[in-house]
Amino acid sequence: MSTTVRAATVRPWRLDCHVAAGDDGGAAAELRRSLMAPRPTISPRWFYDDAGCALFERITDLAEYYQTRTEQALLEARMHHVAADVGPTELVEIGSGAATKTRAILDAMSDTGLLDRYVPFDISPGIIARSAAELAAAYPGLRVHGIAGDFGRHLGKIPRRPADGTRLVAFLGSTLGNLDRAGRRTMVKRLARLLKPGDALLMGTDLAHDPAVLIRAYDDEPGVTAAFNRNIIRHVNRVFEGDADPDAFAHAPRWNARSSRIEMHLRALRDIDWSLPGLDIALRIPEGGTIRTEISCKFTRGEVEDLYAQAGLTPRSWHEDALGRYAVSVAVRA
Ligand code: AVJ
Repeated sequence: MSTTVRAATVRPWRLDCHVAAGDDGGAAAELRRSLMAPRPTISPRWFYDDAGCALFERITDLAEYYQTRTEQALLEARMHHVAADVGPTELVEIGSGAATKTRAILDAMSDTGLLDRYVPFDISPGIIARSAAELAAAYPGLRVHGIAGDFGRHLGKIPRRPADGTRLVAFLGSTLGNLDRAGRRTMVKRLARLLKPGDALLMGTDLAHDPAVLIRAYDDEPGVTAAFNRNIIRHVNRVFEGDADPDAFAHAPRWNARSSRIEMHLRALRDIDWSLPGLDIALRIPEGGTIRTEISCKFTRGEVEDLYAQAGLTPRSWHEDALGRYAVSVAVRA
């Protein structure tokens, strides 16, 4: 299903919406399966209801959570170099969100004189509409064509690239780290499919470094990440008429060295009976039992470049901060 909303005559932007109420793309069925597994998990997609989005925004302002501000600083420092190197005429941004980072990219593209179109892709149509209107106003002449969709299902809905232009696809925020090994490979291959020779992929990835610093980024002093983690219970309760007390769970992040990833868990502080009529299940989580809510993989340069190579892309440039905590990198379709 697709609905096109065309803004009257004032602003040159449009939005194609592929997310419809009542079509969750199998997310409920997947949640049911993952909660009934011997080691129960909840997909991180359930973090992001309105309250969860607001809590994530607060996380990005925490002293401990260096990721967002480091990525922003790298984009501001290096995008001019990247834009001059790649010469993109359009930006396709996967998971564009509030489009805060977008301006650093569009500014650099605009300075080359080539900027023509911005294609934000996000699960939230509301967020796209807001940023599309804002950016169309801020960059006169910029065409904005938003796509509201799920990156697991709807990347094929992205409009055809201009025949005589160059496309830059951006996948930032280290969202890649939330996928398991197979998922990461599939995702980079899907992104690569959006590119023709000469086009480029821009990714932001959190790097493997001091575990103590990494743990602190997910276990902040004010407890914002703990609230974010517990909010997943509240969200699932609301959608599936559940009755679990979020405060019966402790926030339990840990560093898994073998898989080079932070894992967020919720640990039952007592025996918990969780009935979820909307999923037609009732769970018992014994005291000390855990539910894993997120993996957040931390990469080496070699791993990121292997992912590019497996997708048929050639690493082009690598930009990391002075502390070696975070990288923004570019790969091209040769
Ligand atoms: C934006 C999904 C990459 O994994 O660091 C922040 C989400 N979770 N604190 C991450 C998150 C806990 C974040 N991602």
